Amino acid sequence: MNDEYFMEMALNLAKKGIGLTNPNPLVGAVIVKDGKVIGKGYHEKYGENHAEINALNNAKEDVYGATMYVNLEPCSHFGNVPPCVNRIIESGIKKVVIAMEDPNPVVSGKGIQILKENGLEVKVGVLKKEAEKLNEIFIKYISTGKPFVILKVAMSLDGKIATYTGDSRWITDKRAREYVHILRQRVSAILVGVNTVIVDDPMLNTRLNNIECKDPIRIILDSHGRIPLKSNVLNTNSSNTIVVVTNNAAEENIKAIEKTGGEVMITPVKDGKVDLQFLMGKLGERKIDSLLIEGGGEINFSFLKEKLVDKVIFFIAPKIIGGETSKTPVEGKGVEYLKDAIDLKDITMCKIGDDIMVEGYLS
Ligand code: AOF
Ligand code: ZN
Repeated sequence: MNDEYFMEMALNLAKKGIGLTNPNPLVGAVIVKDGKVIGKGYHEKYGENHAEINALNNAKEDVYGATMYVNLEPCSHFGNVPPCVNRIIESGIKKVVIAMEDPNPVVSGKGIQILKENGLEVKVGVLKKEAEKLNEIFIKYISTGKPFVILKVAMSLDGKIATYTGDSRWITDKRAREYVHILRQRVSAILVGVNTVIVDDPMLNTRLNNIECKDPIRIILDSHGRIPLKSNVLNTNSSNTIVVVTNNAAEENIKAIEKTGGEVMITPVKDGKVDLQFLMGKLGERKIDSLLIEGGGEINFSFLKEKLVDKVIFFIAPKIIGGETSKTPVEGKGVEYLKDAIDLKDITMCKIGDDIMVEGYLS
């Protein structure tokens, strides 16, 4: 068995923590002795043991002389828990194979350095790309203090998100819609505009069979505080709801929203609307490391225009809707020339049921 084999095992263990560790990373660790796995662990929940400690605690044999595979550099700082490097050194592990350095400025390289200074052999970079992809949210958040923003769209083959009458349920098939709930499980918050609340009255929670679900915080962009007080997002308490208004919103609207139990966040006005840059800073301060935008065309364009989107996920249904007034996924004014179009990189594509999913990143 080679290093990649055991690192893949560590990455798969790390994935078990999806949705439960935010804003901390997804980490898995595997301990191998004489070619045999003797301990496994992963970071199960925010604030609890790191993966390395769980793997050491779960080891079925003496780990003296063994190799640890872990997808993130072991930590060297005192945070919610003591430094993992101390426990690794004390345990007698002789080699640590790491997929990627920790982008957290309080660790970045220090964990590796301490291991080496204590005579351990360290190998860095095994399945680095896969590890970076798994922790794309953590990398962005820990290095900028702002959430990783995913823009999700479900559209027809001819680029419509509704018919000319506004009928939009459902464009994509059941399987693609289930995948959206996996995305909701992954992120800390989900964002829509008040018009979506008025028209669709969604719950914006996570509904998945078979797994423990975590509902993202619901964020509603509502410059003037027009949200209907009877809407589902204000009356189902699966998770908190933050209604984001501008400082132009009427005081009585703010009070009425607060009375329902919803939280109101006030931002400065930019172009007559919520100042999105300001909002991202505030969400980061509240440890919201990731945001899924399920808004309409106006909101999608605003986020793209402000260069706040990190990743897009487009579900394309094999349907043709037509109609010059039928809504499209990105509206607003658009760009003037093709040279100004938003280019995506690292594109991947797959089929989910009969729908196509395209993922890409913004530079
Ligand atoms: C984790 N889980 O398995 C590893 C982490 O807030 P703390 O004390 O739990 O520390 C979080 C930091 O520890 C995190 O930002 C990352 O730098 C490092 N490694 N964190 O939550 C883990 N290995
Ligand atoms: Zn640690």
